[in-house]
Amino acid sequence: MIYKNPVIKGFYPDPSVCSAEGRYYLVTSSFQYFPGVPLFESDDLVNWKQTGHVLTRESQLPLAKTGSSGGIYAPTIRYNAGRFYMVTTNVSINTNFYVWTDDIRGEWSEPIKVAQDGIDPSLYFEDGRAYFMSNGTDDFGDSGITQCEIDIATGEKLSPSKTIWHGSGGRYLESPHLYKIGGWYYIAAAEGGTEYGHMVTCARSREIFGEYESCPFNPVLTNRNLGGFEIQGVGHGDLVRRHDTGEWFIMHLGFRQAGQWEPYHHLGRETFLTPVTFREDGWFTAGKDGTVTREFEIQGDFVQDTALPADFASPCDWVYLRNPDMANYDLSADRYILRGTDVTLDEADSPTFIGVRQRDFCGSLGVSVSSDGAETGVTVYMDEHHRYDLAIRPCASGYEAVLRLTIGSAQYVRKAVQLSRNAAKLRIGFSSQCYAFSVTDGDNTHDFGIMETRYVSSEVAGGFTGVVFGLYAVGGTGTATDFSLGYE
Ligand code: 6LW
Repeated sequence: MIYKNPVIKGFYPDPSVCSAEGRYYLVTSSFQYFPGVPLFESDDLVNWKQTGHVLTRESQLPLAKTGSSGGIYAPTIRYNAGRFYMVTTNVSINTNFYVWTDDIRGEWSEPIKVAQDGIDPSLYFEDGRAYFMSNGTDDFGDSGITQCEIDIATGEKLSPSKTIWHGSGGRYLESPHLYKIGGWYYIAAAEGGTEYGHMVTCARSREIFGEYESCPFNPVLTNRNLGGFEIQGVGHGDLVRRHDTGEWFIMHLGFRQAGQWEPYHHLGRETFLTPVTFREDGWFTAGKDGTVTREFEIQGDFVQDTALPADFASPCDWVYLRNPDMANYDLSADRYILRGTDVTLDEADSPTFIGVRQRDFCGSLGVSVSSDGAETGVTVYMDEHHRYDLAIRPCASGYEAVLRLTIGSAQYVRKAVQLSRNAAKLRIGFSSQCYAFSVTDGDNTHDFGIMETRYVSSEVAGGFTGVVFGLYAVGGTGTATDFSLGYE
């Protein structure tokens, strides 16, 4: 069958995958959003369904006042002896930790900390022993891919942390994972930074603590020389083997440019699937001549379901900013009551906000809102400094609809229209280039114009996230009904 990339669209970066009892499980980063670490399941590596999140409690995920793109960085998921482990970094409290569960559909444990620094931790299990790897500095002051043995029950280090690979020479060596395949230990890592120079590199050794030899033809995967091509920034991946056919793949991140000559992206980094081939000399290659294309052909005659979640009906997609106070939310299938506080969208805090990721370039969103003293509406949200808010709010003569644009430290209200009552229908159409805003008050529809996608892109905003559509309320209660989100 032929499948299309990305296999998980929207802001789902830094994927890690494991195979367990005939199924595949995948996690991604989540930064300042709560719950943390989206969890997906698949039967075939092509069709992925989000089943929830790994970090669902504040005790696992303290995010108070975490800066945007702080919080949870790249996680790794592993399965060993009937137990799932997810290891990650909360960069805002500078902590590497893991959680575990014996029931993938259930709750996960409290965090178990590991005293090795760096980011992008990974776990490797062999013969009853557990090894912890990160991109950090070892106990001897050497930086690179650093590893120690740990007691998996307690997180205690059982050996010193030792740097075992310095990479192939690219900047930002990160995302290490360890595998044992055919008598070799392989490190797969990322270099080049998570932008246009991103790449996957590898090394191998007969001994777990090295010496590791770099692959003679690194990088094994990169789109850095495919200028103008839609898929850019590919790297940060995890190897997985199909249990039915034995085919190898790498699940990795990448992003889609807004257009051929628009070298920016606003949907965040997404999850891609690329075939891997082991050569006779034991090294592996990936993709089409080491690049990621839109489509690949793999064995099997199953079908790729490309439909995207079209509404707010699936609570496992919902995200909040930092640690929400759930007393401010009353969410039923078709009515969302949002109790706004004094915290506004301008702050790196937890305003009353419930979001879903923008999953593709083209489509439209609609929502009916009513206000009981609140500013309430919908925001095209990259971070607190890069967002477009379409809302209704109280004014001297009743209620008005506004479009507020925030780009860096520039903020202004483009238009304010007096409403006949405390309710309106808000609409946002979107293409790869722009968002188009309108507000309907009874029989009157007011055009609020367009804003470019460029100014909420990663290239402008910085950081590691992607656009999220958020319903929000500030300073009173807002009610949202008739929410619809459709993609073309
Ligand atoms: C992550 C690093 C990376 O920790 O970006 O692309 C960082 N790779 O491995 C944040 O997602």
